[in-house]
Amino acid sequence: MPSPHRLLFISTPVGPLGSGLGGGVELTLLNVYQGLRARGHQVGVAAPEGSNLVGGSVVEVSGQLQPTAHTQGRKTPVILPGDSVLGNLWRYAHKHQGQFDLIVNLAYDWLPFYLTEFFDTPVAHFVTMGSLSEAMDEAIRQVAQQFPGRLGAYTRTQAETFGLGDAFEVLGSAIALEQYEFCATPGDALAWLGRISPEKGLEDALEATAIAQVPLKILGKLEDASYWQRLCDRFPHAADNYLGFLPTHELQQVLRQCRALLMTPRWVEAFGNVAIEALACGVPVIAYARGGPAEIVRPGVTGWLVKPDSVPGLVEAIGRIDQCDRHACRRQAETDYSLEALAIRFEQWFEAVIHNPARPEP
Ligand code: HBI
Repeated sequence: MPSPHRLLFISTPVGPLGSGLGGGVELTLLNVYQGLRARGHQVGVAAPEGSNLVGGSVVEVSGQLQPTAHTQGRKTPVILPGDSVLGNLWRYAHKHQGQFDLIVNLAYDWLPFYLTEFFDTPVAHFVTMGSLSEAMDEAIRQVAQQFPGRLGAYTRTQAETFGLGDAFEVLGSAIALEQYEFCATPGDALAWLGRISPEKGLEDALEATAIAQVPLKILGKLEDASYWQRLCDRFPHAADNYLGFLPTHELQQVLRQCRALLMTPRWVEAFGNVAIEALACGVPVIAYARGGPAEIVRPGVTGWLVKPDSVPGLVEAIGRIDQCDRHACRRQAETDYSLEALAIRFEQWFEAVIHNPARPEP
């Protein structure tokens, strides 16, 4: 166990912690916070006002929220609203940096990357999405060149979208395993979990399960109503099988009874937390071989990887799902995706940064 460190996490500026606006990064921050504190580290968190942190205290910073980056194009210029919470968060970090051994950025925004060289306390960046814009790619590339070792990502695939070789530490993700109960004897249905939005490809899961004649349970936030309407027009039973956006406890009660989870992403998922939620219940994952799920699924053991966008490939995998081992699924979650395993990966990364701050050449 390395010596305890004093760590300051600066959260995403797109929304208060706990609002859900930050998506996966909120869960990541909460998990890493709990895991590192359990290992004896001091962890401070600064986030937009209205944030709350389960089991901890957060410094709330005021200011205008940042527009989300994942709906912008590659040429989008850097945006900073007036009185920006992003600017205020990093003013706070700069002012208090002397109280910490390391500052950890969780914002997918230009400013923190640009400011890295102006801080005395080392700043490490956990990058939460793949390459989205030229401005962000440039800022990330600058840090990779000036401060090797300061970049973290969920998966190798996500990191490779920046074309920076092995500049990233690959940290994966985690879930609170005790919230997921193993099930050895599922029913007939398959599950599909996720935001109901075009980039998640729900139509392929509906088509494949119709061909395979197996029921499909649909869970997740109904984010794009017109897209959902088009799906319901094309698949009349879709609405009957939609169970809504459930809290973890109820979600896993449905998920654990399923024979498999179908993941049909149209984009490079940085990770795919729903995959490890399924594994934790003993549910094998059938996923397009793209993005995070391609690094999580062990073909033939904890699921199957399918040629991206191939509905026949999904149907073929559904026919072979019983070759997978539900106990192996739970074991993989326990070995790789527990809060402790994640905290140890982050701790090793931080040790390397703190003991090698790598100042730029004068
Ligand atoms: N957009 N500008 C901006 N900044 C973020 O930190 C950000 C975002 N969009 C989505 C997002 N973070 C998180 O949901 C990621 O985990 C995907």
